[in-house]
Amino acid sequence: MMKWHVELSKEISYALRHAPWEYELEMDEAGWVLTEQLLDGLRRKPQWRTVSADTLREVIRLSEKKRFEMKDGKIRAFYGHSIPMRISKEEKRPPDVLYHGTARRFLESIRSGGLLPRGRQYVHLSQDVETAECVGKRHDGKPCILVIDAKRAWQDGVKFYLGNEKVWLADSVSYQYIRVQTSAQV
Ligand code: HQG
Repeated sequence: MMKWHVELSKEISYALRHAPWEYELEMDEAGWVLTEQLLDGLRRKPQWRTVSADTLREVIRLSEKKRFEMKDGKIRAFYGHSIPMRISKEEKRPPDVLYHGTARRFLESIRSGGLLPRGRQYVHLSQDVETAECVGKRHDGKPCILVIDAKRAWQDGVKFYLGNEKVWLADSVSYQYIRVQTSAQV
């Protein structure tokens, strides 16, 4: 992946998750926009003047994380949204255990308030510990891993939604379903 791939991926994330209006995108409730509309918006910037649908496909193919989906002339972000309009996600039974990587400095607040979406529409949970570690490292060099008893939460009526196959979403997760993995295991 070249530097400009990363930059384009970040700009697409920004457009589809945080600021569709800056690119004049009409987004539907599931987060889809017309690929041509996104391309038109991007092409207004000199560095993306020659971007095409194939370029977007290339960025998606080369990216380690599955952030975007393209289908039937449309594109959307799988997760991460912060826009005021709520993006509806598919409700699904989660795996029995999910993980969340976070910073040590957030622990106390998470202990008292549970996991909250903060700047985004949903709490983001990881399918495996490795993914959670990567997510946590964005906030703290020595992140802590929270283990979520998703089975019990789901049985108690907590809703979970599918992001991509590694990222699960929830509205919030109360602390009764959370255990902090000891640092020896991290
Ligand atoms: C924390 C990236 C204090 C939470 C990643 C997290 C992910 C609380 C931070 C995706 C709290 C929010 C999302 C509470 C939660 N008190 N802190 N009660 N509840 N927090 O970036 O989950 O590369 O919005 O633990 O890989 O880190 O962009 O969420 O540390 O999949 O594709 O508040 O974004 O993907 O931080 O990351 P974020 P996240 P991309």
